[in-house]
Amino acid sequence: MSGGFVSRGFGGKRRAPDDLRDRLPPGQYLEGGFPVLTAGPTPTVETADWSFRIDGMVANPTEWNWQQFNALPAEEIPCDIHCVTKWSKLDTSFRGVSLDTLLEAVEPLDAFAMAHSYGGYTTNHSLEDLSDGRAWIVTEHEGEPLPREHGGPARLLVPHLYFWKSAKWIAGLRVSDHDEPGFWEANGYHRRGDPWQEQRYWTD
Ligand SMILES: Nc1nc2c(c(=O)[nH]1)N[C@H]1C(S)=C(S)[C@@H](COP(=O)(O)O)O[C@H]1N2
Ligand SMILES: [Mo]
Repeated sequence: MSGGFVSRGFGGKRRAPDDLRDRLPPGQYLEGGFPVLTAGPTPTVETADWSFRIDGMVANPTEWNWQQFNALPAEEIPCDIHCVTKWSKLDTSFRGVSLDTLLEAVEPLDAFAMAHSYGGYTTNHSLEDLSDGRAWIVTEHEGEPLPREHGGPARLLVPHLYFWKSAKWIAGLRVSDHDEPGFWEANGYHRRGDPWQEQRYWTD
């Protein structure tokens, strides 16, 4: 990004440096691009083969194929994202379906969920962090289909937590009664990962 701390927000309004710094969690720097961070190979998931499933401790285990998923109400999600490797990207946007809509359909009976991806990546969440308009399954980024390297055809988006919590190539959520560590959490990352509390590692 040119211009250091000065960038154009939505509507082309120039932001003062202080305004931007207020939106940068402790220890983070501004990134103008969109870095790709993937542990292991990038899976190829065709939309014809894709489905998203919520099961485990729920009253109604449900699976949506691509066509069924795209018939659900979707919304535009303007947000800032924060990676634990210290870059933050401000004023980006995704489009997708709120987890509130999806969880309503399955009726969860417990408080935690493991997100599972095509390719085997996992990350743990409390259902509280996935509720109240704070988490989505997204299929578009800035008006374009979500690029494969960023998790296309669909990824989890939980922008209020560090970005490792936003599982790319999402396949499903398994609801359970306990909080088990996912891939990075088992390798030293924090179980929740709130960037404003700098919850980077399990000792934070
Ligand atoms: N399936 C899967 N999801 C993943 C990852 C991964 O390796 N595999 N990496 C995580 C990490 S550590 C980060 S920072 C973000 C990076 O997303 P991006 O590549 O779109 O920037 O995806 C997260 N989701
Ligand atoms: Mo990351």
